Amino acid sequence: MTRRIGRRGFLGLACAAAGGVVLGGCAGVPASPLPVPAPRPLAIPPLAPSTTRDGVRTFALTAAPGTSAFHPGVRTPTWGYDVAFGGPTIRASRGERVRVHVTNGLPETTSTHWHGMTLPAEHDGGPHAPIEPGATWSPEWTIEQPAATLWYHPHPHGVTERHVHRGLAGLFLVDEPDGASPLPHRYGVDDIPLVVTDRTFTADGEFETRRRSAHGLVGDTLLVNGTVAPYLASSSSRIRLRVLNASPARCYRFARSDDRPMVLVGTDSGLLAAPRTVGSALLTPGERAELLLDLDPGRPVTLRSLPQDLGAVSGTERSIGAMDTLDVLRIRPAGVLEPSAPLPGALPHEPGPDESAASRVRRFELGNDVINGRAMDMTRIDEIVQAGATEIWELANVHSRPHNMHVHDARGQVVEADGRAVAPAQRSWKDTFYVPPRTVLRVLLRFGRHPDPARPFMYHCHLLYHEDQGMMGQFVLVPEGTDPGSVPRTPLTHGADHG
Ligand SMILES: [Cu+2]
Repeated sequence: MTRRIGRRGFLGLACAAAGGVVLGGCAGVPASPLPVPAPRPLAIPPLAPSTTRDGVRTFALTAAPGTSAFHPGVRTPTWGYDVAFGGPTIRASRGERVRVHVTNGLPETTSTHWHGMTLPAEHDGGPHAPIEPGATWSPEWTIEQPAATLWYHPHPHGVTERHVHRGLAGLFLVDEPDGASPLPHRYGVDDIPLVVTDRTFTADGEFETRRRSAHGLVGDTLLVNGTVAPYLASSSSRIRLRVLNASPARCYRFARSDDRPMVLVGTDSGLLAAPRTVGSALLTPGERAELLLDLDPGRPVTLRSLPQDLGAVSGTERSIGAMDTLDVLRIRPAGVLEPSAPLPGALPHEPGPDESAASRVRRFELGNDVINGRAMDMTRIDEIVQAGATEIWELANVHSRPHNMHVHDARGQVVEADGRAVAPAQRSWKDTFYVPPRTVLRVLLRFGRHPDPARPFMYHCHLLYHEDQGMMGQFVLVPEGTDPGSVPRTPLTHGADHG
């Protein structure tokens, strides 16, 4: 009897063998013609410098074009915040007042959104906060949420995918005020940021942008903190990986190459109640996970992305790269490792809301580039929410393709997936929710406390091409007791003042 090697299995081996770079191309994903570079040390994004005066910690970022060397001797045009590709890691604590001067050194209008942050709408950095070329935008707010791995990226109307794809993205880490943590917390040593994204390169070394799938731009080469084929040398017996899926469309299922479990300690917007052993972690675009990996002296292990069942029709899964196996990061432990503290039984954690706290239920049907049958309209307020409210949002993917949903200025927990209740112990704080095709999630969402009936927040699919195509809506927060009928359904226009 002949044994037929499935296409999935073959491609998986081919991809894994190439150290994060696909040999011969994975199914449905454009192939890079550039040779695979030798493994190189993982770059760690620099920490953004800040100055504190009058109780405000001030950062400065400049978005500008640059040139990156992902492959030896090949120059790739990129965009970045302060660096050629990506951005520095901003770090501040709960309770701190922060200001960020964002200067646009790009040849076109952009914006900068603080993904996962709870803050007044005028500082959120969505499509209503454009920064013209040469201009500086200076949002300022107080951090009012627990420790979490947040991030920042452009959000200009209709062209978010292009701006992010050119390289604009960075982490924003929120710490607890006392700085104490039972988890590894030496940045770049045992607390490792991993900004994972994917690109296909042209023969000239440019990012390929002409061949877009139905989901947007999907690449065959992983960039981890801007490094192709990265390795991490570690002298710690336990490392914490803060993983961000910064890809425009590609989804990842992270796992160890030696099949040992990992320990999940945090999701998008906060730590879990207790460490949880997991075999793998699925992250769709915009989602984060904090994972602990235990290492053995002298025994390398690789963080991989494995094939994932996104529940879509097969052609769709091929074009989004869901059948691929990719090496994300090779980890090379030293021969002698620093011992690690025992795993804490519980983590500093904010208890989740109770369903009885929900004041109402809203349903959102995710369709083909529309939400509830409508495409994004900058001049239309879709939903009016009371500031500080807890609500249930039913996210119903009525489409045959994968979508997710990111809600600005909100943090929440999935309480029911496809009719099955999620036990409180299994819930975790999130701001971006994967909604498989033909599936309904019920999400208990807690909204920010700053009303502004004139300036909207966004909710949208974080597959950036879908977002750009119109899979986005707008909500405003109004003061408690406001009659929704009295709220104008048209937001302020760009740059207009209140009043
Ligand atoms: Cu989508």
